[in-house]
Formats: sequence, structure tokens, C-alpha cells
Amino acid sequence: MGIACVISASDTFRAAAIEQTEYHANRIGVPVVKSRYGADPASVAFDAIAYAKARGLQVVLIDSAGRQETNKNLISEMQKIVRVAKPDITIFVGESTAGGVIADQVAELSRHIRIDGIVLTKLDCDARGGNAISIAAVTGIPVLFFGVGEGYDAMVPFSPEFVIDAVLPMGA
Ligand SMILES: Nc1nc2c(ncn2[C@@H]2O[C@H](COP(=O)(O)OP(=O)(O)OP(=O)(O)O)[C@@H](O)[C@H]2O)c(=O)[nH]1
Ligand SMILES: [Mg+2]
Repeated sequence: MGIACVISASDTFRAAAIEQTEYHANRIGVPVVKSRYGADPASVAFDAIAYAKARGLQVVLIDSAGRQETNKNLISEMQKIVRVAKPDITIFVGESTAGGVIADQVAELSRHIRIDGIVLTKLDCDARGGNAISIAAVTGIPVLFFGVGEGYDAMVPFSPEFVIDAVLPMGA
């Protein structure tokens, strides 16, 4: 699409998260700004934004560590990333295989952080895409994309037709 971006490796918590980000970013030719494990995720994001500004890149993708909506420390860490980076869009990425729990998670998280969109992954591992409907109904937050596999192109933009086919497969 001609959009130049940089990835901020702001998951400084999970083992191998930084290497995982670098590995995939290298393969698709996207630069990564990183620090060390245990570093402040917000400061990595700050550096990535400076990197983008210096080079005229339009988009900074800030990856963060996964977290429970009940963990106060991790929630305030997320709020700090938001305060420092002032993201235009904040996206929640969740696995559809987690079931209806996701809707509650997103609802609880949005009490602390503005969530603008949802990406629902692993639709290929889940017989039904019905979660998408409950998430939208419970939270009012739009589902932007579905993940349907491990390949880089295994992302499907939201469409009502896709959801209907997932919930009501042919012959059902
Ligand atoms: N089958 C399938 N696998 C997926 C999909 N999306 C991601 N994966 C795989 O799921 C695994 C975990 O993906 P990650 O990107 O590390 O997940 P994460 O949510 O960031 O997890 P943490 O970084 O540990 O918080 C990887 O092996 C991905 O390739 C999908 O839509 N379908
Ligand atoms: Mg991750």
C-alpha cells in the first residue's frame, strides 16, 4: 500500500518476543526499534516515534506484551504507553478460541484504555466465528480483521459476509 512503517518492540516482557518481532520484521523488510528485556515499553515506543519522525515514516506499530485485564500494574504500564506515544489507534488482538471471555476482557480493558478496534485471530482453529458478533454487541467496538492462519497474508478484513459464512457454514 506504499505506507512506510517501523515496529516498536515494546513487548519487553515475554521470552523471545523481541527476537520474534525482529525475525518477522526482517523477512518483510520493516525496521524495528528495540531495547532490552525488562526495559520500559513506553520508552521503546518513544524511541520508535523519534525514529519514524527522523526518517519520514508514516506509521509506528507498537507491539505490547499480552496482559490480563485484572492486573493493575500491567494496566498502568499500558496507560503509560498511551500517555507517552499518544497512539491514533489502539487495537486489541485476541484469539477467537478463547471464546466469549474475550468480550468481557475487552469491556474491562476499555474501562482503563480506549480501544478503537479488535483483531480476532485463529478463526481457522475455531469452528464458529460467532465471537465476533458477541464482541461487537457487548463492547460496541468494531472488529477490523480476522486472522485465518499463520502466513503473513492470512488476514481478512471484516465483512458481514465473512462472519455469516463462519457462523452459518454452507449446509448448516
Ligand atoms: N492458526 C493460526 N495461528 C495464528 C494466527 N494468528 C497468530 N497465530 C500464531 O499464534 C502464535 C502466537 O502468536 P503471537 O503473535 O506470538 O501471539 P501474541 O498474542 O502476541 O502472544 P504473546 O506475544 O505471547 O502475548 C504464533 O505461532 C502465530 O503464528 C491465526 O489466525 N491462525
Ligand atoms: Mg505478542
